[in-house]
Amino acid sequence: MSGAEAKAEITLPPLPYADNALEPHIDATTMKTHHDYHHGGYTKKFSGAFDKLLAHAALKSLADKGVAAVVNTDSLEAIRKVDRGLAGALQNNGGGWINHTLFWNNMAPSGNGGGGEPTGALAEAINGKFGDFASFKAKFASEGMTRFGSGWVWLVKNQDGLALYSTPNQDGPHNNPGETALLGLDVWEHAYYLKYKNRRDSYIDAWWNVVNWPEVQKRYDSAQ
Ligand code: MN3
Repeated sequence: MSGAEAKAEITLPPLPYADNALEPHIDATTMKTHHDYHHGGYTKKFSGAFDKLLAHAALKSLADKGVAAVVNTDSLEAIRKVDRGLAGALQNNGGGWINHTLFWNNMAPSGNGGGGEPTGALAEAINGKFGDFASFKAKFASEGMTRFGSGWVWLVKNQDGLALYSTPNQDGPHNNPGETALLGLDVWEHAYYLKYKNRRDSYIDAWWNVVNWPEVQKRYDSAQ
């Protein structure tokens, strides 16, 4: 892939459902603002930062590896040695672009793809790692509640199996080559404040009703 081809991937993907499709758990105004303006902003700024990367003779070959490879920890460290500001812009906006692209697809309307419990091999892996589904949910929610400030909670697959952790700001599994993000939860205030105000716990409780387990299962299967 050329750097220019990689850059062409940086567009704002449309929401895979209507703004109000996740009501009452996530309200239409939050969805529209979050997608159009927050994700839209990350897309525009990531695209601009990627142009700057392509203009750096010493760094542009990194872009040939693809969009995700630019924001892994090793690439960001190499970029930081040459241009600290650019590394920060790629880390924050590239991460924001990748994380939100995953997030919309991790959700579906409640009762129409969203909610319920995982099945099959993914359910077995979750039960094997966390004991049972309720314990997994409790640990996931606890990661979300203890993430100070802005960030994300992740269920990932790596060489050791499943792992669960939170990251600050727009960091995420894309920083770690060899890890596949299965499920991500945005715990930035912009994801819930209009409806839930300071009640992050209520937002997380409600969010389980719109988790798209078939999509998570698909990601788990393709990471085998
Ligand atoms: Mn967000």
